[in-house]
Amino acid sequence: MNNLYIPFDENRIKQYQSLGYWTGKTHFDFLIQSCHKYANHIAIVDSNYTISYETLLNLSVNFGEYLKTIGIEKDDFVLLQAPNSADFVIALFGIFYTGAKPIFCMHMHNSYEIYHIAKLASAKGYVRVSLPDENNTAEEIIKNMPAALESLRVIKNFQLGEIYTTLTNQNHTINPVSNNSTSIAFLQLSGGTTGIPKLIPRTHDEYLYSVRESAKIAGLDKSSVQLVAIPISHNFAMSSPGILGALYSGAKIVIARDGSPDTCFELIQQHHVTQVSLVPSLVTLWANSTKLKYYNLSSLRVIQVGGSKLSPTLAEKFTKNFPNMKLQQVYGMAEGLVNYTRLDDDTETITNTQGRPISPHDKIVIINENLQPQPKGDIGEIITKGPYTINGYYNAPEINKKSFTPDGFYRTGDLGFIDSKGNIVVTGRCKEIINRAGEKIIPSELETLLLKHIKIKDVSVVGIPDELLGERIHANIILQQSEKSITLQEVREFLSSQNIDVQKMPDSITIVDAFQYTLVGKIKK
Ligand code: OOB
Repeated sequence: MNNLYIPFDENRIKQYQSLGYWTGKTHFDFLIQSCHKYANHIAIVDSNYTISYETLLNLSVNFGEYLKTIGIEKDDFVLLQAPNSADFVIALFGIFYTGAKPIFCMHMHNSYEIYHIAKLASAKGYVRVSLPDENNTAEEIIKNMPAALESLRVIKNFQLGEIYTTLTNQNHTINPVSNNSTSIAFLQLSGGTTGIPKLIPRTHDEYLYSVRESAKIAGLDKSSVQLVAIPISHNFAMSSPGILGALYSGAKIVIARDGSPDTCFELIQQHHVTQVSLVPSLVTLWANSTKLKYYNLSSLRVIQVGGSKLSPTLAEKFTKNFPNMKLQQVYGMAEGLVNYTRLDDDTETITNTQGRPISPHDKIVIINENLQPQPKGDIGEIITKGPYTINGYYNAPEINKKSFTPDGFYRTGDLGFIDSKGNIVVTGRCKEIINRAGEKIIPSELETLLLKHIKIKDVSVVGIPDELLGERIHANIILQQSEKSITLQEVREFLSSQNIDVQKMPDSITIVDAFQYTLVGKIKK
């Protein structure tokens, strides 16, 4: 394509095609296929409306046609930002229809994040869906950006439900802009070791391969009812097996606005949900909820847990308390590789491991600090290369040098080992990132912002173990000599004045006199 993107090499493309992994279909082809096959089945239920597969296809076409009229063209990057809703799915496929490439922003992203992401990708479009009680619109977010962006020309804000109500009576013929299936389909976001999120270029062929296989591994079929309880644009909710896996299988997707027991238990009972994906902090919240006894959740068959490490104690407690539900651990990353415990694995494997990869062609190696492979069973950094793992971040040559080995393996930054049955056990990590309830926070990003505070001389942001969240965000602060104190509230207000995502706000702070340093002069965290 160009030097912003590192494609798969020709030999691997041919190999994955001849194995039947890559099928030459785009995401819109995929939607057409499913919607024709399951036309009258219910595709999506959210708090506003219920739509069939046929209606989903029509609405996506109508939205795509509308986007073309406002100037969205093939290969444009379009920021997509929507809460958990059917609107997200319609907007997603509407963008695919035009041949443009969505960038999956989190709904909570604010001017700071949107600016940096849009700049890095030279995004042309910005589609945002707002909640009724929200006053942040796309226009408002653009206005509060640190600087103007010339590339960003098509900006459109919708109220929740508006896409559906305006487009529902239109009748366009289905005529999607064709795209090469080996080209970038969209950009996912990643946390990382430095600065703002990195952009993950996923192609049609490789992503859809992971979707189809994930749907099979998770046991989805047309009788399944899947609850979306985590942020919908997250890779886990999207493809592991996520909404795309559900659409591939002809399943019904029930979208929860949030993951709270109150919201989700009601939906599970009402719609006879069979399948849900959760982060460990939600498992804890659900398992300890006093509401549990008031609902009939017996329809649930499979609970997938991933995004951060599920403790074996919690896993064991879960399998004992819910003997009729299958627990499936999911260790994945937006960069590609996803591992699952299989539904028919023994309890020992399901409670103690993070499973094994989707594909027989996923290569996983455990290395030491010198990039040397470790003997089986030894702990080291997990690196990987395979038919649905990226070869480099988008527009990030310097970061790619560190994040990939010279022979093209992605360095996950996670520590772990492979057990005698070939299952991965994640034991920790060597990348600098905070995993707060599955959301990845980059300490250096917060540190850079906090250093701008007049009272702060130096700051070190760390993750502190937390029973519910896994980790919480803590800032150790050295004050300027003239200053005596700073409160958590001051810190949070300062960050909010810079328009950052509220989920990145420190949970606690400590004022310290000095930091300890490592031999190479880095702050000891
Ligand atoms: C998922 O994707 P990301 O990109 O938000 O985060 C990936 C990182 C991994 O490198 C690892 O550090 C952590 O999240 N992680 C886990 C885990 N699942 C993810 N750490 C321990 N145990 C697990 N089960 O989080 C993601 C993407 C697709 C499917 C599932 C999760």
